[in-house]
Parts: sequence; structure tokens; C-alpha cells
Amino acid sequence: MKSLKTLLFSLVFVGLATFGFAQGGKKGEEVKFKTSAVCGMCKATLEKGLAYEKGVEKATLDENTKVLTVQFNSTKTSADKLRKAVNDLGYDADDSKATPRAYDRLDACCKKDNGVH
Ligand SMILES: [Cu+2]
Repeated sequence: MKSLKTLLFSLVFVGLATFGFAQGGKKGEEVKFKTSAVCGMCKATLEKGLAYEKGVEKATLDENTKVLTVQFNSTKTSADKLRKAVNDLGYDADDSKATPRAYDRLDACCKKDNGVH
């Protein structure tokens, strides 16, 4: 009956691992920012830039609504810090305005004031 024991052991292990993951997930929070993104390149800039931010698990920009959804670990970062990170990439986040120097460095097509769009 060695194989049955092994099977049971695996089941318990998987169960514990899943439980542990679920517990860890409790620190996970989600925040949404309305950004000043205008194109696909902005999407890439924001998603990549946020991915490198400490505590960020996932960042997704909806190209239609320009809403950036960030999943993050609340023990490592906060919504305020993430908003600031978006500003430092050159974009507005809700009412928090883009850092001027970062905005200046954006490609012309990514500037919200550019009349092209
Ligand atoms: Cu752009």
C-alpha cells in the first residue's frame, strides 16, 4: 500500500500548499487608477514600469477606458506609492498629475495634450 500512502501524502501536501497560497493572497489588494494614457505604447510603458515597482503583482491597462488596474501586496507598497509611480512614468493617475520631467520625456504620441488624438 505504499503507493496509496504516497498519494495521500501528495494530496495533503497540495492541500497545504493551496491553503498557504490562499492565506498569502490575503495581503493582495487591487487598486484602479484613471490614467492619461493615449495609445498602446502608453499601455506598455505603464504595465512594464509598474511591474518593476516593489510589491506589484500585476498591472493591466484597459486601452478603452485608460484605467490601470494594479494588483499589489499591501505589506510592501500602497495605493499612494503606486499612484506616485504612475506619475513618475509621465502619466496622471486619478487627480494626481504626472511628474513634469517624466511627462516631458514621453514620446510625442503619448502626450495627452498632443492634438493628434
Ligand atoms: Cu502612448
